[in-house]
Amino acid sequence: MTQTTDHTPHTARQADPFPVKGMDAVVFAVGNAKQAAHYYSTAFGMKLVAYRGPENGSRESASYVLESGGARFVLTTVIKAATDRGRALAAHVAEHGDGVVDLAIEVPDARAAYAYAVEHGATGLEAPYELEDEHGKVVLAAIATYGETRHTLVERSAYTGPYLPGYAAAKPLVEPGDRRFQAIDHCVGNVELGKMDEWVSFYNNVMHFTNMKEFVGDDIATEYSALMSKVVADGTRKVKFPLNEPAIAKKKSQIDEYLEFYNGPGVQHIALATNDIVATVRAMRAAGVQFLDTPDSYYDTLGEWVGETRVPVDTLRELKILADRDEDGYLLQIFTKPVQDRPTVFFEMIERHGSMGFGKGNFKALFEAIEREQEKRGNL
Ligand code: TYF
Ligand code: FE
Repeated sequence: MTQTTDHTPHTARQADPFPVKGMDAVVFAVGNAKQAAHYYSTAFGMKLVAYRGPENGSRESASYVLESGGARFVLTTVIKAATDRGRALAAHVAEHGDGVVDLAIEVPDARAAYAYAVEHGATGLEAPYELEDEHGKVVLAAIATYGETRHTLVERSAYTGPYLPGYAAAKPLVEPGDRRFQAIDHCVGNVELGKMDEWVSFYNNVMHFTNMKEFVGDDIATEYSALMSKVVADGTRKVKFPLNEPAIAKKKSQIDEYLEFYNGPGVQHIALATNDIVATVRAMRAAGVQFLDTPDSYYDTLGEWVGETRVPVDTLRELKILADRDEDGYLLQIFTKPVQDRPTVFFEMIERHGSMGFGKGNFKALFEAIEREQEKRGNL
């Protein structure tokens, strides 16, 4: 495995031609947004902050906006497919199941970002437009990415409302507990065999994102992972997009399983940054969230190579949290099982202490755990 790119922010060297402020939101299209809002409130501890639906001017769809720290989810469902937009939303759910329709990115200037992206090869879906209400003004534009996923570019510096014009502030569904998440850490896309490098180039060209040094290359792919992976990120490393493609290996790739059940490329997992993974995982387990299992043998040798971490190995073992260390520090991470009946979208919780990686030291243990689940589903 060769390491070709560094992760020095390029903003340190020159002005970024595609500046971003961070992830704005992950927008999910779901079959039942009311129940999904309940799940993300009770199981993920997120807080409902805004709503748009038939009660406030949207007859054909309902959207719930939930937040935890800087992480924002929008859960959208169709109520009546009377327009093109409603029909598209209904078709998305029918074809893909619950899934991510939009990885929205906050930018300082949506018009400039859209112009740069389209000039550099992006397919424009919505030319820049303004929305306004009593809380101010936003500028939005949208470009296409892999599968039926889009990136909305959101300029909201002149807006003080709870989400976007058209949304009303909403009260939390449950008594809010401690804040569990700090931010969206990274959003991973699964693309078809042979397409990963094309999508890496897309982000290199269209958003001027650069490659991070961590990736799964040919050697690991054929040995055990059955996938190839590269990571692109903006100059500040706030927005990080790993991209996976299936690899031909001894077993059926987990990426092929996803592509089969999602009916094409799409978002595979969303990683949420937490600064207390122990409390977060305890609360989520107590609420019924299912995580991938890790064998005890992993913890028997963990201490020898990972060294001191904030959390004792016994606690990591109890909760099945993984740990990894590189030259910059360490990280703790854990993966949920898929959160809908299709073996598609899942989540990762990650607590970083210096490490900018994605848990390369855990890839073997992780992929073996995923394969055990694939086998139970009869998809290995
Ligand atoms: O985002 C990542 O790269 C890590 C590891 O199918 C990973 O979370 C990579 C591929 C995959 C599951 C996890
Ligand atoms: Fe990840």
